[in-house]
Amino acid sequence: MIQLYNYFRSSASYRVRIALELKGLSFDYIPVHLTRDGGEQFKPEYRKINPDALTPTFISDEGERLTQSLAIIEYLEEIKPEPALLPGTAIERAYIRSIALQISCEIHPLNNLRVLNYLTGTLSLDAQHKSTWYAHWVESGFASIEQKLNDDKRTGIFCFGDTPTVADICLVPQVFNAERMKVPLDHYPTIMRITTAARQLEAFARAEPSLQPDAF
Ligand SMILES: N[C@@H](CCC(=O)N[C@@H](CS)C(=O)NCC(=O)O)C(=O)O
Repeated sequence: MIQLYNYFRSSASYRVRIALELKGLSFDYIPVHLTRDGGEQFKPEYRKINPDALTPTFISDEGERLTQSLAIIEYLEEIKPEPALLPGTAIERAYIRSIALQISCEIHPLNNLRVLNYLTGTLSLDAQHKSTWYAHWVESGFASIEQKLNDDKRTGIFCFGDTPTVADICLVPQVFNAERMKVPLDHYPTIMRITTAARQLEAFARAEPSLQPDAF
């Protein structure tokens, strides 16, 4: 049985949950609470499993351990190619990956919990400055993705065509995160239209943070 060490609000965990749901793969949900007791990700037991002290950590049916949500999702794509999360030609797949990476490399790491904690802890920024930092990176990243989606004729119901891909799998959790941090999203109608469409799919709905066993 696949095991997923994850946290309901973690957007990287949320990506993997969506991919597992789309692929129809069941898994054991093992919660790692990122804020309780200073963060369970820092506990020696968890660091043994994932020395990065980040969620998610994926354990395959064979007991192989993997970190990094996009590596996990590409592994799932290889062991269960249908439905395809990276469809199309080589250039189309690279385009889909470029949107996924724009979110997971350019937006998400700057707004990760440990970065925000460093700003308010070590650098003594107040809550207002933290929110300004957070909104800045979401807004600049989303503005560029919005333009890309509006300019590209391959944009359909979803980021690429009419079936969900790894781009949507990264987009929806990032929107969830931005909504939670109260970033105004009215300037990104295409991103929001795609997010609304994805949320209507059962797989995305089942992966939603509030429905997870560790949600409070
Ligand atoms: N690039 C990694 C990012 C993993 C990551 O940053 N996870 C966050 C939650 S979304 C985390 O565990 N943060 C804990 C912390 O910042 O202390 C991936 O895609 O898996």
